[in-house]
Amino acid sequence: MSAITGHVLVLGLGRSGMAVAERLASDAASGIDVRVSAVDAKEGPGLAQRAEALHACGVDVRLGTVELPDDVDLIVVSPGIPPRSPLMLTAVALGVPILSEVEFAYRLAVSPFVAITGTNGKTTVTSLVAHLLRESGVPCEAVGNIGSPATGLVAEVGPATVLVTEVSSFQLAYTHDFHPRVSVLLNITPDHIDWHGSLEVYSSDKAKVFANQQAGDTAVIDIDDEGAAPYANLVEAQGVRVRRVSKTLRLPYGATVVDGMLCLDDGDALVELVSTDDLLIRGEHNVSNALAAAAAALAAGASLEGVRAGLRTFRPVAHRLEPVGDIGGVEFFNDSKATNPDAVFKALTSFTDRGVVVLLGGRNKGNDFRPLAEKVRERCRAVVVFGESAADIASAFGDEEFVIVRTVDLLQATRAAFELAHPGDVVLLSPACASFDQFDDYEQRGDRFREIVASMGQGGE
Ligand code: UMA
Repeated sequence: MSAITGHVLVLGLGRSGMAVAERLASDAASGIDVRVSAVDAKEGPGLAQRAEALHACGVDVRLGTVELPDDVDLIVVSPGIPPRSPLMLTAVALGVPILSEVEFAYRLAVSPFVAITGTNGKTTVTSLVAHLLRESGVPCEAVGNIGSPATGLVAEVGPATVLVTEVSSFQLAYTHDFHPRVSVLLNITPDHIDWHGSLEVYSSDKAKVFANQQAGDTAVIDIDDEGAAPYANLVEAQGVRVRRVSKTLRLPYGATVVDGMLCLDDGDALVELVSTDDLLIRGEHNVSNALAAAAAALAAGASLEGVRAGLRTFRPVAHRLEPVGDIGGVEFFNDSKATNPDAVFKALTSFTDRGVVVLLGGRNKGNDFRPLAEKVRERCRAVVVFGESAADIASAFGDEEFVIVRTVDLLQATRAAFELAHPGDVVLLSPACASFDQFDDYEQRGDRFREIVASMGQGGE
């Protein structure tokens, strides 16, 4: 760990930017030779309040501009700022190193990192790894894309605390030295193409999680996933110990399922963990997630007893297939975090024996909805579309007969879905799109869905 010095420019004043600016301001106050500026392209009361708080700590803040100070030594960029945005193009032109907040936190940390990435399942696996470590008595914190920047914590925790870090492709794109002792790659399917420019760049940005791993480190890779599998051999060639996760293949040092039992191959023998029926998280994809989490937790110091106990007690996290109510025998599930088609495919595997009315809509992130339409037609009773991409999604269903109801917002969509559902069915909010057309984030969208269902249950909305 070494202090960061010189003139640092923070881009974006969301959670990441605020954590970085506050940390640097506090370093400056304690005598470290660092000067901080921050720029956010937007304006508004929330930002003005944050700017005022930072200004009081000596940070030079500029809002509503893409003009940057030109004497900076280092830039820390927020993950939500795309490489081709005006702000980023101006920043690149300054010709100084650009770091993501995760890289920044890594440089300041004394704690070991476990880094979890993948298109879908990251948050569940991050929470589960932390749960398994805690059940084993290993001190840890779940940080990163899950919602709390690692930067906010690195000063408070010591080398014994494991930082279980959810890392997004946006955060990985601007890493350089980031070196997790244990990495996890769950899957790579099309997502965030608007940010990265292509699936190839998205995939190689994700693979940066392995870039600095070496002998003595572990990489957990789900080889059932076509996008993730090719990295297993590549990473092994770096000298990293690779734990291959597969629900069907038993491989040396792999994690698999045998006769309904989650198992790890320890090189000689199979070590049984728990039965798939013991898991409280639903769906086939969550069996893969549990295997990956168990392998990662053990590599990070968990005990077999802790892993077994934790796998039995871990509950679904909010906004991921979260049960939010039952009205007249129709069960409602909030899967608001499903912001791409692949996440919806996975959600649908959880309800193969029940009628499903699925709610799709929001802001498209550059995806083709036709494969999704095909799957939904096979698996669901009906679809209700809402928000900015309602027309796009509806047209992906083509002319074949299927029940598609077009609505404007989530309230209308939830009401329409309830009318279409039969007792015993599931109404599933698994929108395949970002929330930003009508909400601040997927959490606000999921919270609103929960609220609508609760109120409908009491005869309101
Ligand atoms: N901004 C600009 N110019 C732009 C775009 C944004 O100035 O062109 C400014 C905005 O005005 C805003 C700030 O940048 O004030 C927002 O930055 P941000 O979007 O990076 O938001 P943070 O609050 O820092 O949240 C980020 C992650 N957000 C994104 O990746 C979009 C959060 O993940 C993460 O929890 C948080 O850091 C802490 O690590 C959210 C997410 O949606 C949940 N992640 C994506 C996903 O999971 O699919 C990757």
